[in-house]
Amino acid sequence: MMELNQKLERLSAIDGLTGIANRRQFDEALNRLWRRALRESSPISLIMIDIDHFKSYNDTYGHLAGDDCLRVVAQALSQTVKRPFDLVSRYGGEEFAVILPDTNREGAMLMAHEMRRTVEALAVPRGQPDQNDHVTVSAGVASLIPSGEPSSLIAAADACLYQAKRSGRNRVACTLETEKISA
Ligand code: GH3
Ligand code: MG
Ligand code: MG
Repeated sequence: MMELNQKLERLSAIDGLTGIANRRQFDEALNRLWRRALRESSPISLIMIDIDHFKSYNDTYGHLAGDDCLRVVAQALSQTVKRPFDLVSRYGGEEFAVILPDTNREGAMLMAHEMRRTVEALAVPRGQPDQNDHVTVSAGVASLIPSGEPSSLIAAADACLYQAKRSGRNRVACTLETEKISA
């Protein structure tokens, strides 16, 4: 019974579609890591990532292909992080959230750029077959030394994601700047 409970608990921390951490695990980890960073006055970063024009991807290729795309992107994102406490999760729909404890803005920006590049390099076709148009993501990066609630970190990253979308998608934005690295 104990074993079954542990298994159920583990299963419910995993997103059924993509196999990465789900929203519940994200919420739990963010609260825990936020409190730790608060105690230690250390920085914590959050990257919010959203697939660009995903509605039209679904409309063109169908929902099953859309699901495959989500799996491929999720795997690519989770393979980008290297540290044991970094957490890549499916925040909801076609949005992903990456928690980077003990990571400052520069480090988080590097990770976000690498993730953006990695997804573009997957070269998942989008649009007509004769077009060289691939699935891309936009990302918003926030880094804080905690005070107050973890929702402030989510709000800041979300605002930056919105900024990245507004300035043309397939790019990374943080509170101080919006940049695109095409290399
Ligand atoms: P933007 O570049 O502004 O993010 O545009 P978008 O089309 O990606 O954004 P929008 O929020 O309009 O559409 C999100 C789409 O993601 C619509 C929804 O059908 C799709 N989606 C969300 N969850 C899933 C899922 O689990 N599977 C599939 N196939 N599609 C999903
Ligand atoms: Mg979205
Ligand atoms: Mg989207």
